[in-house]
Amino acid sequence: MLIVVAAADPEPRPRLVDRYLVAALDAGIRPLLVVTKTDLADPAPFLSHFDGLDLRVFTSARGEMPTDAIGAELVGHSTVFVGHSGVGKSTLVNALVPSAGRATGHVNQVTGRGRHTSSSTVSLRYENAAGTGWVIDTPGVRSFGLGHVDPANILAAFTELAAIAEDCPRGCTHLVDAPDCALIEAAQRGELGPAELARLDSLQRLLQTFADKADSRDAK
Ligand SMILES: Nc1nc2c(ncn2[C@@H]2O[C@H](COP(=O)(O)OP(=O)(O)OP(=O)(O)O)[C@@H](O)[C@H]2O)c(=O)[nH]1
Ligand SMILES: [Mg+2]
Ligand SMILES: [Zn+2]
Repeated sequence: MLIVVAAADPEPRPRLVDRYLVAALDAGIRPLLVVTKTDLADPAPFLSHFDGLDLRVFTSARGEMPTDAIGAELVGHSTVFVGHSGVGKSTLVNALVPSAGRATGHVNQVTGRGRHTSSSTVSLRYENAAGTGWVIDTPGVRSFGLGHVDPANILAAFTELAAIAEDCPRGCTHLVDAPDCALIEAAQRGELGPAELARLDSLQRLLQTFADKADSRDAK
């Protein structure tokens, strides 16, 4: 799953990305993130939300698209490009697969929303010197609701934290208010370094995303 967000126009939404990450981790799909339109805004403040994650991040700007680096990740996989309308999914697809001819659209300057230029999902064959893969361009979404998610699958993506969580009480949510959570206790005892603390933050945010899923359909 290649999650596409724009640094600006439309504004990036960390919560949408969190929900895509939860869905990908739950399904055992490797997520990748690309921030487009870095010619319009600095992506660093937005990207700081994802410091604690093992997430391959690309940045892309008009005239400076990282097609070789993204392409290297596409070989041997089927990769679905997801994100809000107007973030530049089809623009990237056209750069990766020059014969794709996907229509690209404008972002409405009043609403800040894309025009839902792509109305259907298409699979296109990607090829470079190393091999081939499939690129799937999808229509932009307004929101992304989560179905059933197993929190154990999210925790498993955080290997070193999962080892500590083996000492948690049965059914522990590992959320910030979880009683006797071994992760929280390890943090309070100062046993986690700065990187692990950042990862614990990310883990708790993703687990909270899942816990909140009942009302996530309304969130942008
Ligand atoms: N400034 C700038 N504009 C970009 C960049 N990437 C894409 N755009 C523009 O953003 C607009 C929307 O791009 P699309 O590729 O149609 O976006 P999309 O994500 O496919 O949108 P939907 O098909 O509606 O979901 C177009 O006008 C693109 O030219 C970029 O890196 N910088
Ligand atoms: Mg499109
Ligand atoms: Zn716990």
